[in-house]
Amino acid sequence: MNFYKKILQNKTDGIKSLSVLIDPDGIKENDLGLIVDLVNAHDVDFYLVGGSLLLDDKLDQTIQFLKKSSDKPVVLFPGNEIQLHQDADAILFLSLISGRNPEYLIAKHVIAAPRLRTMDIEVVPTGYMLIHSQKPSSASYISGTVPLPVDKPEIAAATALAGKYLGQRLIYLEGGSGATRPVSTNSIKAVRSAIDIPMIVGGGIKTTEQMHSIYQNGADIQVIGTAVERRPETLREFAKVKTEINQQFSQI
Ligand code: 1GP
Repeated sequence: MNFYKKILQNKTDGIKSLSVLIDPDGIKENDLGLIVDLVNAHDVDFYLVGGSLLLDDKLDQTIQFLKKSSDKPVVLFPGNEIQLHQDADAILFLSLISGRNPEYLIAKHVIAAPRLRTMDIEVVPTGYMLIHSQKPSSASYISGTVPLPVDKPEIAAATALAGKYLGQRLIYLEGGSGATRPVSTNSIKAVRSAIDIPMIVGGGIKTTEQMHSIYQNGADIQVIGTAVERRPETLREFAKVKTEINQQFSQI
């Protein structure tokens, strides 16, 4: 089954998913091996690979390592049009719908599209929404866009709905990598009630309590990067939350 079909199937069946974000720049080689072992041994669904700005040219090396060491899908989460790789299984083709910068709404996509066509990877149209956190995020700075206000869930809901009407297959609510705290409950709930397509939430998730709350408020998929990068072994606890939530659901 392809990547998006699986996500859709999970959503229909009420099954929650978990992804680990691998930023090729942010991860030490030994830690990457450890994280992959943990992902292989626990209930993690797929890898996201990418970053707002990759300085070390380690995308190829990272993807090769993941493909060699793990059966879990490797999905590109590109910060720009050069973060493409033909060995990935899929790409989140991100349109930054919270922003008003045409470069990140369509222009980089025009440059990437012909190259993507030559690669045998699944393209998943994704509405990407930055939500204001306490500090400015790299994604907001690099994209030159203003994130959505944290206390205006109705704007987040309208943006997600517009994304859905424009044909996006996923909506990604992003608090920013390393955010002080995750996207607010109000924004998650408002977006959940506005759209029926799968919703990803990421940015600043550090505790199992936060994970519980984010799933319960309607996220289908959570993405954790920094917390796992800093302490890989926390992945065990995060994966356990997802397993428990799915078990509770299957018993209802
Ligand atoms: C960033 O949503 C991801 O794009 C993950 O964020 O690094 O804060 O977990 P963290």
